[in-house]
Amino acid sequence: MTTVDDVSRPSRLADPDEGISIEELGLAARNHALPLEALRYDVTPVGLHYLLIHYDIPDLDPGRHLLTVDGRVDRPLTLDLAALRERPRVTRRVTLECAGNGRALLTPRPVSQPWLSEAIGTAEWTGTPLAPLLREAGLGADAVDVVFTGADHGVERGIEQDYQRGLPVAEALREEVLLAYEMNGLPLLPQHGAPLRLVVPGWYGMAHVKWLTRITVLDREFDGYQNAVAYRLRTSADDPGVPVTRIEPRALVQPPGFPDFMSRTRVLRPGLCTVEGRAWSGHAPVTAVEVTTDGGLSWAPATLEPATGAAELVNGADPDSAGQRESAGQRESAARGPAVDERWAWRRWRYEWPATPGRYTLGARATDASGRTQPIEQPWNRGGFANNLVQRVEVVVTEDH
Ligand SMILES: Nc1nc2c(c(=O)[nH]1)N[C@H]1C(S)=C(S)[C@@H](COP(=O)(O)O)O[C@H]1N2
Ligand SMILES: [Mo]
Repeated sequence: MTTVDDVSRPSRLADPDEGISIEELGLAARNHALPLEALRYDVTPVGLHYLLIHYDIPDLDPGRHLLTVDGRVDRPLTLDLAALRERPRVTRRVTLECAGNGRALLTPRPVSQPWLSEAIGTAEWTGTPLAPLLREAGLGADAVDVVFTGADHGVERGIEQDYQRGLPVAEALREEVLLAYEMNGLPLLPQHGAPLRLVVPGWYGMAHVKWLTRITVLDREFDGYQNAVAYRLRTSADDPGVPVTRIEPRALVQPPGFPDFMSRTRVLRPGLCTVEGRAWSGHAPVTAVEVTTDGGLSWAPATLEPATGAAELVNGADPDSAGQRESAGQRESAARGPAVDERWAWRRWRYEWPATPGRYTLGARATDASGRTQPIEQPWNRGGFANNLVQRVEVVVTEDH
């Protein structure tokens, strides 16, 4: 008998000296990273934002797209895009990171999408908050998980499925969680989930379900593939592991100077160099960034820029209650257009480095208000998730000026 097992690969680790395979290259070509020079933009231009698509981009007609809310609710709902757009409208600037970011740097290497450390991007997502919609549907008191189903379909390790992720009900009810229909002020592009996706600020990418068609409330924990099998931190194949949830702190250096084509080693002239980059965490605000120029032997503090205008705007909400919440940041940003909530976005940092001739390995380390920071040596896990190992940027400072 012929089955989907015949086309599907088991999970596996690369052999000690095994290079990246053609299959991994195929995934890397479909799912591109952020070019690190794009760390210069506060908001990543849409085409430069990283991408991760497990199966195919589905063929959806925004004019006929429907979202169903069902399961353990008193009043199941069906809404089209027009109905969602009539609901309260919010814009949040959110840094998204794939849980597999850093995977290809692990030894042994889990064979999957071979990310280095650039599976990130920051966008302004506009949509309507999820929680009021769930409350309108009448969330059952016995609700445990909320399952989000995408329109994309495929097979993974022998299991045929729609892309689905369950989220604990307390997370689904956080006010920041959005049903987003715009990215950077324009309708979502096909690759980013058009016409509708979930945005769960602070969580790794897999939770932000694209091409959203259905929201189902369960009275038990969701045991679908992407929660029970795929996104777990395991030490071995038979370890049940723990779920991958929020983004671990990370800082990235925007590589200074200019690159060598193949090695990406940076070339720099001697003199004072402003080393800058971004830092973020899904657990708590970033409180410190340190920089190394010797591969992690010594560290110096970087200057962290304040988060810009941590304000919130709820269009269509009661103007008085919105007014009461107006902050200094919001009043300031009123001059430059609608306020945007930036609590979940990366922050810029900088460090003045007097570069003298020689070879250097640059990196940066973020620490957040929860005390979490980045390791120099990564505790390994079998899926290659949440690897926030400090980045290594090789730099040559030349003798000539
Ligand atoms: N329906 C659906 N949603 C999805 C995925 C997918 O394959 N299908 N990939 C997830 C993963 S693993 C990540 S990292 C993010 C990537 O979002 P982006 O491509 O918009 O950057 O989408 C998530 N949402
Ligand atoms: Mo991902």
